Amino acid sequence: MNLFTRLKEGLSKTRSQITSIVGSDSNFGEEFYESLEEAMISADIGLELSLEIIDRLKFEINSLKIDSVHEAYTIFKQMLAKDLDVIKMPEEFPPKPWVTMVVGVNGVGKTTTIGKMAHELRQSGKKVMLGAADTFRAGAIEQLRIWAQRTESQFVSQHEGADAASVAFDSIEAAKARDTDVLLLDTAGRLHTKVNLMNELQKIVKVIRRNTPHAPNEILLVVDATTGQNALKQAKVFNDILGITGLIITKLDGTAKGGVALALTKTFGIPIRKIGVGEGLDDLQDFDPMDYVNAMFGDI
Ligand SMILES: Nc1nc2c(ncn2[C@@H]2O[C@H](COP(=O)(O)OP(=O)(O)OP(=O)(O)O)[C@@H](O)[C@H]2O)c(=O)[nH]1
Ligand SMILES: [Mg+2]
Repeated sequence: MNLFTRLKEGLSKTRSQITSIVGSDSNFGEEFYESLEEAMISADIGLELSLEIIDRLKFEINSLKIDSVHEAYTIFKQMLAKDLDVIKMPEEFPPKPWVTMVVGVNGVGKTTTIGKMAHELRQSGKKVMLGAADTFRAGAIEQLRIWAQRTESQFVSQHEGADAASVAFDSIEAAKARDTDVLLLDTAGRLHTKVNLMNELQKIVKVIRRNTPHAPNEILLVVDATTGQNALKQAKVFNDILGITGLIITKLDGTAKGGVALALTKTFGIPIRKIGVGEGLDDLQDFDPMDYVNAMFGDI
């Protein structure tokens, strides 16, 4: 089964409209742009960015003197893919341990994503450790412990209610002692609007940095694709406070949208590291801009 099925199905109506326009070159004109705009808005790209893309597209098409709708559609898709394509720093390099901290609002899929990432890293032969710095939610430590067992990763935790920064500190020390390649740190979900909780994240980073200046190497923000444009507000606050280095978009299997990915990369210039397309171990994929655009807008 194609993992993008839902995304593709959801946009099938707008896509068939576009396809019918593209099928007859005589319809090329305002109607074409209006269909694209409608399609982008229903894909959750957002009004402002959609209008800006249409402007750029018109400019491009006029200056290239394109008169085939088919070609124009290809240029449109390439334009979206380019907006999604933020240059990535390499994901891994010495010194050990590589420390990835995972943050985001409640329930977006942080812990599950850590489990999937651990699985992927284990499959490539890495020594992985999971650090349970979500000491807040009941059951969070146990949930991560199960992922550690499933993926044969090392595991560090303290008791529920312990200081999250102290767990982060312990985890790094343990990772060093056990020659771990990658330490994945889980954190508690928190509303970006709660200042004291956001400050706690800053404290975790500070404690990590004081211990190991090169860490955390990555601070990944997990965003649920089904939340739509609110994801932009989340990203702004987390990025202002922590300096996010990568994005993970989850639950793309459960939405007809997905355009928020574009709004995020365009607005913040932060690369999308992975996408989540289900609840299982293997449901994490690398992000490919053109594949993603094709899932939203189809091959025609
Ligand atoms: N369909 C689908 N479900 C997902 C995906 N990623 C996570 N989930 C589900 O989303 C729910 C929440 O996942 P968690 O990993 O616990 O989310 P979290 O961000 O760690 O939550 P908190 O720690 O409570 O903030 C679980 O039921 C997961 O199985 C995904 O890509 N697709
Ligand atoms: Mg969690």
